Amino acid sequence: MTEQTAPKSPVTTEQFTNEIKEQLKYAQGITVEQATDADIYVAASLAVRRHLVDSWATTQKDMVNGSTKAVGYLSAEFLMGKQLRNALLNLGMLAEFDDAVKALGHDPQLVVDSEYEPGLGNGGLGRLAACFIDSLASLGVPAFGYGIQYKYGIFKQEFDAEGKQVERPDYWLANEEPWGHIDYNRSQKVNFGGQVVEEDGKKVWKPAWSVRAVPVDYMVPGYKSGRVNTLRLWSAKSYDEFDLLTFNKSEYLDAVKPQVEAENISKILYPEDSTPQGKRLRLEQQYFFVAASIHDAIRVFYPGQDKPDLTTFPNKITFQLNDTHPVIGIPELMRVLIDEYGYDWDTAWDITTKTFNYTCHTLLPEALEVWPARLIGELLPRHLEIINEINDHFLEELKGLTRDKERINRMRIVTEGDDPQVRMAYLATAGGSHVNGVAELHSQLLKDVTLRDFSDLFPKKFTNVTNGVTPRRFIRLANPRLSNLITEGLGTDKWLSDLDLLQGLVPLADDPEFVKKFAEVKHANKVAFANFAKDRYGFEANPDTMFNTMVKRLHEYKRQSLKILALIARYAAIKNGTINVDDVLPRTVFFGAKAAPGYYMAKLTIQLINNVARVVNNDPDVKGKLAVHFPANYNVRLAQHLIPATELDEQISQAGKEASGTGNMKFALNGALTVGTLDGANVEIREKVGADNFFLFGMTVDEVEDLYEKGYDPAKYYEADPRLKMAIDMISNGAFSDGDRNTYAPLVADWLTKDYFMTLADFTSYADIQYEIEDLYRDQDAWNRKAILNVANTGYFSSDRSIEDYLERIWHTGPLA
Ligand code: 475
Repeated sequence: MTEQTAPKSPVTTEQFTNEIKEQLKYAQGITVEQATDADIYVAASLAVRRHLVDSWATTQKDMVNGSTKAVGYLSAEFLMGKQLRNALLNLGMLAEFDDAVKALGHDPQLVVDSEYEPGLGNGGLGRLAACFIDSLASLGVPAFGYGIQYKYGIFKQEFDAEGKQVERPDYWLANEEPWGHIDYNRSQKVNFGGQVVEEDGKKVWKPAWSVRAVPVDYMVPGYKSGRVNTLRLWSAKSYDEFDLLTFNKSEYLDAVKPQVEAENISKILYPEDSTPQGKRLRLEQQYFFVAASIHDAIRVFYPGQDKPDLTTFPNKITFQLNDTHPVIGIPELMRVLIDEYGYDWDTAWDITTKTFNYTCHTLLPEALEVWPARLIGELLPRHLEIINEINDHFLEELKGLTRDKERINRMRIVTEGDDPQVRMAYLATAGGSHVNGVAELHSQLLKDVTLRDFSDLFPKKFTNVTNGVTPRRFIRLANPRLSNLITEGLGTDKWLSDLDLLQGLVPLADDPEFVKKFAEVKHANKVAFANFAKDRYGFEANPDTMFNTMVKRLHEYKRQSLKILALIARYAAIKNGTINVDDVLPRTVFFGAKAAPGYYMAKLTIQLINNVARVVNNDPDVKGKLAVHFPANYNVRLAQHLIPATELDEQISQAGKEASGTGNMKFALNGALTVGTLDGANVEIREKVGADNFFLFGMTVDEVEDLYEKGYDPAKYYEADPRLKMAIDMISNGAFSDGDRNTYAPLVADWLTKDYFMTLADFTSYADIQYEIEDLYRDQDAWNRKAILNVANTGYFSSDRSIEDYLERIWHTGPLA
């Protein structure tokens, strides 16, 4: 008997059918006969939402009235994915939904497909925030996600006839969006510009303009916790009335200008992953959502109080800064405490440092945000004063800790000189209680390299919390076949809220019956993906080949180029007979990646991949042996389809560059084997699954450092491995550009002369491990056994575990009573 602990539906199918009909009639004014799939989607979503409202209200009430400290997760990005099925799962209504929709004459899949995915994030950082708020709710911890409701999310990626990336606007709010609830009555005023004057010996900020921050609330239902938290995304609106004077002169466009400018603040998500660009508007966005959130928290926790005792603020809520994007919150809270509530500096600093903690998500120096003091002064003059004062106090504190003047100078929050810069990571480290990296190796490198001076002087501030992913979305919803098999194997479905239980599958890796079932599940997922791909993208993928996937943002450090070079080498070897066609293990390679619109090398790499795909897929010599597909617009939805169908996952960044990775966790949990370097969370995944069950290659962090030091000459590697030489020469000779030798010249030149991320140096070891991979794959039982051990041993990578680590190491709070 299998123990089912999943939540029990609050409604019967019949009741839910009626609820959908009611919504159609009263909210949408549509008859059942008129209703399209999209109408049913809206009606069902509104009906589902109603089932969450009571728990939402009690969660908020218990949070405000109780003594459990809440978590405020401040993040410029929340990459939520679709909402409907997640809500249905958490309410235990998946089956009732399917049956009700069928009873109304619709196909549940098509109804679910009508939901437009909100793309309010770039990649890993934004998706992590979404997993974390899911886990917070599922653990019953009171929490707010605070961010921005961008009108345009991450761009929609298309490819043109030449295989180049084209970006299209993602107007996700074009159709009715049933999940967000706009609450005009809880809006906040956010000020900008102007100057600071002294009045009665007090600093007073006289801002030049204001924007109205209107909250749009999304319910975040917990799985089986009975709790529903809030994701509060701020939308910018104008205060300025329609300018009648201008209007009368019929200068129609001028009349609405202030509105347009105010609303620009939340108009678009910056599509740069890792590099901060578009300085001014970005700083406006950051301050906009952080200021609104801080005021909102004071309103929520001290309702109706004119003179609240804010020394208790750190007991009410702890703010986690998701990277440096919300760090302007530190001087903002100082300003609020000192200027608005009259606290002295030391008390304000004590409250502030107890309230904030900072998570760093990168090791790339260019990704550490630095703001020109001049710009901060223009937009936020009072904050610049406070930042300078924080800097002065901090330097004084340092003088008490060390005599090393150079070190003190290196640690300045505000640099010296004509054009001083504010280092946001330093401000976050000085102004909060804890700093964490997102995987063991990353946290170690933060301490040893990036924030070394800080960790030497404040060792207790530094900790690690290894990332995780939510098993609800990434196993249960994405992979129902595997979920059922796991539940059958374990005899319970409790693993969905206690992922360590997957350990119980270890013995089943040696049970031929279970291995067979596992193989059937994987194959069925491959067939399902092939059908989806045919339908959605129009390509044919053969499920009887190995499915090998590399999906993530396109970045040089992630080294999609290593994968494409090895693939070209393989293609060349088959064509020129270096490998016998009959010995080639048939493989289908999938890529998914968006490049920042201004990132030239990344975009050229996309073009190359598309053209390699075009050439390889049309070459009869390799037909049935090698195929390459690059479905456009990789997003959460595509991830949910592709990950369960993948057998081999690529995590091949240069060691010391990927902070953690979270895709790596999703793949392992869905029974893919990883080929990877000792980087980010790969290190921990390999430890958990065992070295035998992970394909390791490439240089270590130390070897990389040594090689940089010795002087790296990529051309040497090009000369040394004929496979690599062949691959690069083919590109140079125009094999993937219709004979044109210039198209990829910048890529080739970079590889041969710079190759900062040492793709060439790792090529040989990467190409060699392919033989090992293919040998193992030929023994399907052995492969599947290892794949099962990957599933069984990666329960640690649940975001529930990450959140428990945050609770214990950083937040010091827990579930509501
Ligand atoms: C890391 N995004 C992954 C993941 O911790 C890690 C930066 C600036 C502006 C907009 N977006 C960003 C990131 O830096 C990012 O996504 N970082 C990623 O965070 C979660 O798993 O290794 O690269």
